[in-house]
Amino acid sequence: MIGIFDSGIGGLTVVQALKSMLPEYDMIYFGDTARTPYGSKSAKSVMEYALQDTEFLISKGAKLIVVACNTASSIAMEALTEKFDIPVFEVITPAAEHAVLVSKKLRIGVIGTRATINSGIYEKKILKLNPDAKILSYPCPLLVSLVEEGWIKKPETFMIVKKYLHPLKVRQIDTLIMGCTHYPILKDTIQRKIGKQVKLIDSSITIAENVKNFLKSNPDFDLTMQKNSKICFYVSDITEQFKHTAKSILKTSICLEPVNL
Ligand code: DGN
Repeated sequence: MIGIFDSGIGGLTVVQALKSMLPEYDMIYFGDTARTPYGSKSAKSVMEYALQDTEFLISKGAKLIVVACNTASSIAMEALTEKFDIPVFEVITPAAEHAVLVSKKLRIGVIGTRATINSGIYEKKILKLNPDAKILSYPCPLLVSLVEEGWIKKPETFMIVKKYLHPLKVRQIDTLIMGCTHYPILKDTIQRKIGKQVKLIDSSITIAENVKNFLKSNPDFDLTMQKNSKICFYVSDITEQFKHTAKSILKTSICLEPVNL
């Protein structure tokens, strides 16, 4: 079983990408809705939450963990790989690698939560891959709440996205990393506001490709394929809003199980 976690709803974009690339595997998702957003919490709290989230997924049978949250990936990876003896995948490296691969001018923009942007992790990864890259990163703290609220097509959301992207647009980036798993839900708006000449990197797709490649090159890895695979969803606080937004992301109704960590 593949275990996936995020602070809330954003990781469902990763579930969606994994489901379409690896439909034959069972999955278990945990959204820490009671403690969302992680993006404005201290590094110590995010690390603690990520360890608890992973422990929960493993206790339910997960054999491989996907940290479907840029914030947790940027802060907690070392602690997770140190503590757990199973493969743990993070969203940042695959997105950084893909950006460097497709960017022609190496002018790469990164947007994410405050915690992700303040960690400087994308800069570090990108510059390690290509020291000539010019990276412009900006936090977009309101976007997570807008997505969680389901304000996907509201004029206020269009305005806020435009304002956030303005500094990147004037600096003529040619590639933009959506460094938060909530942002692919606003992909159309982001693409429209940044301009269609800019390539968008969706960290939910690049992480799913990474997991797929791992399973392909490790055929003996202990993960059973299923004819009728299933996905179980757990959250630390059940809300109608979560159900509603989840349905619009996954295009199907889901059954949520509450869990108290
Ligand atoms: N989806 C999370 C991320 O990718 O960083 C952010 C959610 C949050 O807690 N702000």
